Amino acid sequence: MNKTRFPKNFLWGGAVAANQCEGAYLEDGKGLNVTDVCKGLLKDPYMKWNGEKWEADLEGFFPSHESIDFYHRYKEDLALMGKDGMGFKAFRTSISWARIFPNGDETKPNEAGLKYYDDLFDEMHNQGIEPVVTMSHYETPLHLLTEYGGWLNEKMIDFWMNYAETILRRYKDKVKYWLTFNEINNLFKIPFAPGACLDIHPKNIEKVNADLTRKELYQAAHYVAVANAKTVKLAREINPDMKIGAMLSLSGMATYPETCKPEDVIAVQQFQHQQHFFLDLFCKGKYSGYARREWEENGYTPIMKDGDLELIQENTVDYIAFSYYKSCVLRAGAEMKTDTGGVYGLKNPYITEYSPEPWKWPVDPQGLRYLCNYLNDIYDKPLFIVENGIGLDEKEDENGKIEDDFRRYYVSEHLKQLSEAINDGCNVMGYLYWGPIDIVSAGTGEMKKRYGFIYVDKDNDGNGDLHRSRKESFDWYKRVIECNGENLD
Ligand code: BGP
Repeated sequence: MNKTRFPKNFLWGGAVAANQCEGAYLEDGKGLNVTDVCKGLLKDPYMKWNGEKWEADLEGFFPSHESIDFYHRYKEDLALMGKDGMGFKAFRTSISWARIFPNGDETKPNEAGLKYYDDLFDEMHNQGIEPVVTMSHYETPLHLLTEYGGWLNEKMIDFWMNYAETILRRYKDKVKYWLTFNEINNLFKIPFAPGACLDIHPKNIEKVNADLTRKELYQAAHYVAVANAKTVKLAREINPDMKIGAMLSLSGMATYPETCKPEDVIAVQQFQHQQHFFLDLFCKGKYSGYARREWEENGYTPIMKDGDLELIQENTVDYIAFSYYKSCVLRAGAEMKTDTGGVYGLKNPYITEYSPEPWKWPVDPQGLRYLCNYLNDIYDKPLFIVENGIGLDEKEDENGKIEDDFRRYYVSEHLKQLSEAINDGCNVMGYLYWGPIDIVSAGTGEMKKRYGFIYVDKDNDGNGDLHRSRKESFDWYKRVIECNGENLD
């Protein structure tokens, strides 16, 4: 292998999301976001039908409601990550939409929410950290779903733009790197959280998402695409130095055919179209032929306003941000299941390493090199890895230590392949490790699945004193950043 090489000014760091780390779920005027009624996105949200509409059903313990209390402890946590700690150059978090607009349809923002993020971004800069901000990481105000149906309703574009304009103007001198919607391609698979759509007149009141059709999801996707384009346009007007990225879950794009049988290869290509759909819209500014074919053959064509397509065409994003955790394998006709790490397909006999039980995610660092090259060839935009990491079940030993060799191994192998991709000619802006501090898992809603270089003393039932400690990987990642990735051992 060639020497590992990363560009000067490479954005080393980590990424989290407000709903998974902040806690303080109703503090300082915050309203409910969709993730506040979830104990993991892969399970049904806690909602009940009251005879007229859906409402939150919040009895019992929700790990995310307090989480690791980043809301109050961010100074201590940023000190561990910034110049006083691991030396992060960038840190990705999200703004919790319902802190700014508690219901989402107000005209005036909640000043306490805005002030919190002012302080947070100031503290990042004090620590030499560049903020990378997701506008919505599964954080649509719940009221916008129960009252309007979320992105099934065109009114969402105005609610979103009111929010986007408020935060873009407020933080225009503090935040350069923005992402609009986290993993927006999951809209078709788990619409409640990323797409934030809800049938407000359900035929089946047992299940929140049960009645959404593909036609409805395409309509929602169109409104999202219009909102994305308007956001890009507005951001450039407010501050031309700001960079706006698309953010997708792209593990599913590293999907390999099980055999060289042409049917398997075509099946993979068609599966990949599902990942390309939003990339084509956000990066090329157009609906591709495969989507139009599906619309025409099934009557799914969304309603569009005059000028929508031009708006989308003229306002494409500056870079592609994505999560990559694992690759998968597909055969024609095989079932594919979505999870937060990407998709589950068939077992890959050439992959011999898996993360430990119970999650058992296959480890495929070369998938990252493949993916970067693939995206570079097609879209020719800067790439930003904003999620890659490994969740392990860990506890401090009697000396308060945690040896997480597997995490070091996982990250260093991915970084070696990322360096290969850079040597191949890919323009990679940075690498943000997912979950540099233990937080609540998005998929399973538990604390037990720990990604951090920093341990947080809190368990699935809420026990623990929330103290932070450094796992063995902490110093290793610090050294990696110090030498700009030249030595990964
Ligand atoms: C991504 C999400 C994150 C995150 C990560 C890991 O899909 O954007 O929010 O948590 O997956 O998934 P999990 O927490 O389920 O292990």
